[in-house]
Amino acid sequence: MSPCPRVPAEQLTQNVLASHRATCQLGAEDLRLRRGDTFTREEVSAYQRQPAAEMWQRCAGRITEAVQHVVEFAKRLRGFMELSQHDQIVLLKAGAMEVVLVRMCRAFDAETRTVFFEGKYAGAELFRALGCHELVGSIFDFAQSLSALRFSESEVAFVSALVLVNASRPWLQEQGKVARLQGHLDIAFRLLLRRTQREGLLARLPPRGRLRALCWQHIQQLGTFLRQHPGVPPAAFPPLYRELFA
Ligand code: CLR
Repeated sequence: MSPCPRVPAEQLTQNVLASHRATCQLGAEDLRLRRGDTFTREEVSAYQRQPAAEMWQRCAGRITEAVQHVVEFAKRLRGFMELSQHDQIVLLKAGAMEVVLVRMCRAFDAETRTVFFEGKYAGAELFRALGCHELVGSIFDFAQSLSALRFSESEVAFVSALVLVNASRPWLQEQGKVARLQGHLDIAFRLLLRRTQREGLLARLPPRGRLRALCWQHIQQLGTFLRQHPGVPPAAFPPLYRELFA
């Protein structure tokens, strides 16, 4: 048996997976075991009876925590910290929420159409107080479509890394440098897919525009909410959330 040399692509694969594992917030096995642990009808209606402002703040808080973990993921990705600080910020501003939505499929139970939220699995109706039924439905549909791909943890890790390290984001200063890093990630991802006989996955990934549209709708909905509730100061939201979305 010949020894297997550690080619750089393989090291990058290890790094992407380790970065994901260290920052994914919720363990995959844990999430699987807790499927079926759904909110009771009383708990659901308590969420539904909350004032819109309170539910928005709650969700903003959870999303902010998730974004902070994505920032940590980015920092651990080999090559990311070598980009200019300006470009790091551009990539995170554009991609952090998209990565949260990719990561959502790990916390999503397609059989019951529920997502892990504040300790239990919740259906879309739990978020009714937000007043953005359509957006929540689209987010659930997106999670459903990713679940159908049956991602492994390595695949979620690479899809996340490639959502983040995207040389076609506007306003990049050193586009070539980002493109090089993106190229390395792309090659390592393809090697992994070949090794695991999952090449078919690439053609089945949702188009990029789908994620972009969801994030844009989120920002629109936040704007609508703030206009309709002039009594709620934007300062009621976490600073990082405001910075990214308001
Ligand atoms: C995604 C995976 C992360 C952990 C995480 C944190 C917050 C969750 C998010 C996941 C999934 C989507 C989520 C969100 C909080 C609110 C949001 C449940 C599980 C729902 C869909 C409501 C969207 C509301 C906006 C329109 C404000 O590792």
